[in-house]
Amino acid sequence: NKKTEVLDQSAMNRALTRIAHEIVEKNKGGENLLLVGIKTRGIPIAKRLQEKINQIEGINVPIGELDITLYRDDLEKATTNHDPELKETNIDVDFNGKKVILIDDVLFTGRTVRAAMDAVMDVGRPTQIQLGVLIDRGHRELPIRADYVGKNIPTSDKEIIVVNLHEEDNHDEVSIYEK
Ligand code: 3GP
Ligand code: 5GP
Ligand code: MG
Repeated sequence: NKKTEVLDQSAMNRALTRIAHEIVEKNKGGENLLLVGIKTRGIPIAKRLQEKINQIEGINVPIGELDITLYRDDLEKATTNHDPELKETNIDVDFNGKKVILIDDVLFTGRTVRAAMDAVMDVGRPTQIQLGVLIDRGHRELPIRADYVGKNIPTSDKEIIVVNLHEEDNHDEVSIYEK
């Protein structure tokens, strides 16, 4: 059960600051942007980016939330077979005419992001969808890539990434664990 730290608090903060700059650069400011955090840890990450974009550009980019849940009991068998699905209830934002930036903690097979894109397209007509993730751990099963990546961490299938955020876990840290 070996653990290797890959991001500490300052490294995570720098990565998110860089992504905030990349977002305003790629989008020439922040007009019509909408940050959409995916379920638990995508949401605090989206909020941190919102704050940083506000500091950089002086604008307040709105935030939406998506709850994409896996109907899976066993995280170890997380790849293939079962696709994540949108939990009913909570699409409460207007995507029409917006440049939507989906935000998640870890990008793995891409199935969660696919479900998130489906959910967004079902209820609105965004002009564009972009993707930002704190960690890309590889192993894609769909042709999906992120526009903004905090850190690429090529993993083996014996490894999992643990993301701790102070909003959820009382401290900021990303580590690799060997199962
Ligand atoms: P999150 O809700 O903050 O994204 O999937 C439920 C939680 O379990 C996720 O938290 C995620 O961080 C964590 N997790 C750890 N390893 C895995 C994995 O291999 N697959 C999935 N889907 N989640 C994992
Ligand atoms: P995907 O759908 O791309 O296979 O997985 C992405 C989702 O599953 C993300 O929301 C992420 O939280 C979670 N996930 C997948 N693998 C890992 C991992 O190794 N660590 C963590 N923390 N989350 C993971
Ligand atoms: Mg997640």
